[in-house]
Amino acid sequence: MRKLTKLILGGALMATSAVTLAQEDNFNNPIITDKYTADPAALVYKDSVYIYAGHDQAPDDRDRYEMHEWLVYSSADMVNWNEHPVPLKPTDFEWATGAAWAAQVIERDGKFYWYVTVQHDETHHGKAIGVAVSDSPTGPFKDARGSAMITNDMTTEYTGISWDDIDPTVWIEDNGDAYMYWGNTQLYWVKLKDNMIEFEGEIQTVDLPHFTEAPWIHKKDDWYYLSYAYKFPEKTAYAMSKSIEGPWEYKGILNEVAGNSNTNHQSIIEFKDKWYFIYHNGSIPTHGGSFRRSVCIDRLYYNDDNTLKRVIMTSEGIQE
Ligand code: FUB
Repeated sequence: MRKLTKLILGGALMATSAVTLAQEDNFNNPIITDKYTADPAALVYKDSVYIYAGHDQAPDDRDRYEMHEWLVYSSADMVNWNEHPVPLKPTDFEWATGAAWAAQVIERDGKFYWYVTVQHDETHHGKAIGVAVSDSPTGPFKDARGSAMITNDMTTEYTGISWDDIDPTVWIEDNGDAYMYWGNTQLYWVKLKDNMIEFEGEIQTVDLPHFTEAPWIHKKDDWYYLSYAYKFPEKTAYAMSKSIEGPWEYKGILNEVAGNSNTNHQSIIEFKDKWYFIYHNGSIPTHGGSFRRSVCIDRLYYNDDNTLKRVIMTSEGIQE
């Protein structure tokens, strides 16, 4: 199937010319081929899926992250993706100096909260977590607080690194209680207030085997799943629990190292009764790689005992 990604600008729908570049007829992975996209965080809202991704903008000869904006794509079928205008940049946070690292958007009571990783200015040296808010899943988003929610100095008792406060993932319980997990080398969680932009209580830690970063929470029936990047180069591993507060039981590897990328940042969603594993690799020829990544999607399946089957990464991706 030849798919077409569309760019929605000011309400007009335009086909982007280079989007199908190097796309084999039946290859739907990566899902975006005209830009490098990373750290996909998926949101199911009404009849669509939204993917929020960091824009990898490192020049071909540079092997370090260069990410100046986040991007948003939507789809009603997981095959055809529409690109929307850039909804948020680190410069939208006055206290941040850059780095559009991993993020997640979640909806509550008709408002969309976007938890982001950015570099804080020198008043709180290190990576930090902020939150932006919008009335629409595609924005515009604005800083919801005017300050970071988590700064590096809140967690220095656990690690000596300045980049441990990254990769937020947020979960809302059926009773309205909200939680945020995040971390690098050390996994943290905290309960959020109902306003979704402040936390309450102490920052808690969880120890999981070879935790690197990229936590993601999902739930099926009465089981919670906490998937995360494992070792480096990263595989994806996961743990299960009967409670969002743990204890978490490690269950093993969920996905292998993703092709040509030392990170493998996943999100997991159910959409129209199917489960999807959304991640990135470095597979776009000829300059794709660990700093020029591309979002891919494959199916996720469960065993009869509720554990997860190993993901099979494919070039074909989602066909229908
Ligand atoms: O994209 C920058 C960083 O790389 C993310 O925050 C991590 O999860 C890793 O994918």
